Amino acid sequence: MKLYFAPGACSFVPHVSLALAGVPFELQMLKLHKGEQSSPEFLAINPRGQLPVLVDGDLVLDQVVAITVYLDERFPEAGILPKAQPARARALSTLAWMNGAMHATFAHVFMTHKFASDAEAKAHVKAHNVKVYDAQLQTLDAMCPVVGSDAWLMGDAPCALDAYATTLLRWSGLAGLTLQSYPRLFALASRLLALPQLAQVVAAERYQLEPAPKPAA
Ligand SMILES: N[C@@H](CCC(=O)N[C@@H](CS)C(=O)NCC(=O)O)C(=O)O
Repeated sequence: MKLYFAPGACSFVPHVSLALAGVPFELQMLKLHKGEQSSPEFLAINPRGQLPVLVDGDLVLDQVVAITVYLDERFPEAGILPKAQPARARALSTLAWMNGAMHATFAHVFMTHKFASDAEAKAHVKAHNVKVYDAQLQTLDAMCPVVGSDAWLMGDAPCALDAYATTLLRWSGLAGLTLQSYPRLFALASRLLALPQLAQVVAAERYQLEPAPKPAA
């Protein structure tokens, strides 16, 4: 099994899911800032030119939602998604919202060239969507357990949703928002990144919520 990923990207969600499953897998890193997702080599793997991509034998699968459901069914003991209804339906609803709404809003902040061509229009798209993203982060924050709780988004164990929530929180910094403005989400993400079973994931992605402050000169 092989995962195409980029540090800090949404590929963190399947990366965490694979670690929760505790199975061996290979990582292939792409440098998005160098446009490697548009290289002929990668387009031959995923003509949609995006991460993540999971390769499992003959299956080459993109889209966070599809990969998450696939890994959950492939590794049913891993707790990647809840099994019992209605918790499973609720988890899929939140996963779809994270991917289809929040992730899409962030794309309008971070990849304005995909949504407008002239500089003024791009600036407007970005400024508007930063506000939308802030409101969505507040909604997500309210869904998280209170600060000090040891619960997770879907109950007493971490799952793929906690990984997506962490990714979406980290991106708020890239949108110029303050991570601590979402205290429940910040606490949940901090606990997730400290889990021993995710140590290799965090190391491979050099994952940190905020860049370390530069030492004083
Ligand atoms: N709907 C897609 C979105 C994937 C996506 O936005 N991937 C980003 C990284 S987080 C990417 O590859 N961006 C590079 C690009 O779009 O050129 C999914 O769920 O996988």
